[in-house]
Amino acid sequence: SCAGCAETSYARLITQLFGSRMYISNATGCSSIWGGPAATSPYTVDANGHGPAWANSLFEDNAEHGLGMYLGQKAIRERLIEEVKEIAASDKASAEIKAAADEYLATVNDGAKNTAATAALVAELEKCDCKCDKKADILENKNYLSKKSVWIFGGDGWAYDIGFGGLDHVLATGEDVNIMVFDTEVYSNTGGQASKSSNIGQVAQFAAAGKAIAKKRLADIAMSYGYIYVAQIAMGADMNQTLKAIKEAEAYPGPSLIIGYAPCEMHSIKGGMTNCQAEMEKAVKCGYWNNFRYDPRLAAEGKNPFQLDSKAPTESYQDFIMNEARYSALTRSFPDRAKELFEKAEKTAANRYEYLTKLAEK
Ligand SMILES: Cc1ncc(C[n+]2csc(CCOP(=O)(O)OP(=O)(O)O)c2C)c(N)n1
Repeated sequence: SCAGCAETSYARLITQLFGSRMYISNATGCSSIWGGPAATSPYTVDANGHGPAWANSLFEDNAEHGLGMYLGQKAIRERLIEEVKEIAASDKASAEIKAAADEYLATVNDGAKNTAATAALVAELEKCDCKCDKKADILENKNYLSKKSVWIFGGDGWAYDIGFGGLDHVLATGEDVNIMVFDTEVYSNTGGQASKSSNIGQVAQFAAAGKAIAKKRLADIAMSYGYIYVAQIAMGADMNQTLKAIKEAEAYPGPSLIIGYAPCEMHSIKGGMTNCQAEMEKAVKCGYWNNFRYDPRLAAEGKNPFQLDSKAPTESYQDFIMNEARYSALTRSFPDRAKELFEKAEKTAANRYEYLTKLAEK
């Protein structure tokens, strides 16, 4: 990737947490280029040889492609779970096998614990010299036995625009997949075209005079379903909130959407991408970006599912955008329009924060 790229920091963190049991479906975009150039791979394996299984899909169907990866393994795993249940209930199985099967079944939906329980069950079954069909099927398909962590990665061009229909459809299936959007606010990999994620006043290709209309609120759309875990994160602003959101999303037994703010080389940040993480912090402090989490499990407990994790803005919105040439350039090319659009952008951000504050109070 470009030096300082925020996309890679998010992907690295997610693989550090779940890499040994992870499937990744990756939309075409920067993340498929740094994620899978033909000759090398940045993804690796642990001491047991386990690492993310990765595949790249086209832009227009990545969410569907990831759902297919999830459903494929789910169909096999559900068959194996039934077989383990039969073994656990059988008179012929040894006490050791039954105990291992019980532990496997008790942790079957717990990604963190099921890996060890699966390894113990496989070890017991391998010791057994019976000719049982169920044992044979389980051992032949042992790679599908443990709980997997299925992720769908892509940029904002994919998630907000071209792949949105599929993303929305996959979220609405209620299946247990995790979607991670690297939000660079432009189509980074093809030279910075504006997407529906681009902001008011932002200069991008197809928006040479500054984008006139507001950034789409993708998180709001997902939250409207009520059964989708949704978070906005910005690693450099709040690492604890980032970690919390990623872990909660992964543990949520349904669809999850995380939108990660990802400063990009294309933003032309003053001082360069060495300031990437610090720029995320500034973005949150001025209210340009808001961190929050929406967890349907809280609603089930009678609590407000929405938690606003960003404090009210304390820094200047205008100073923040003037630190990035994707905005400041407009003051030279179209000074009057720049003034008008930047005021509109600030007002829109203030209104959005007020709205989020109300959601958090509910
Ligand atoms: C249907 C389709 N249209 C266009 C392209 C060309 N293309 C490849 S990557 C890309 C930009 C991706 O942008 P984004 O999703 O924002 O991800 P980023 O590169 O910013 O990480 C485009 C337009 C494509 N692969 N498929």
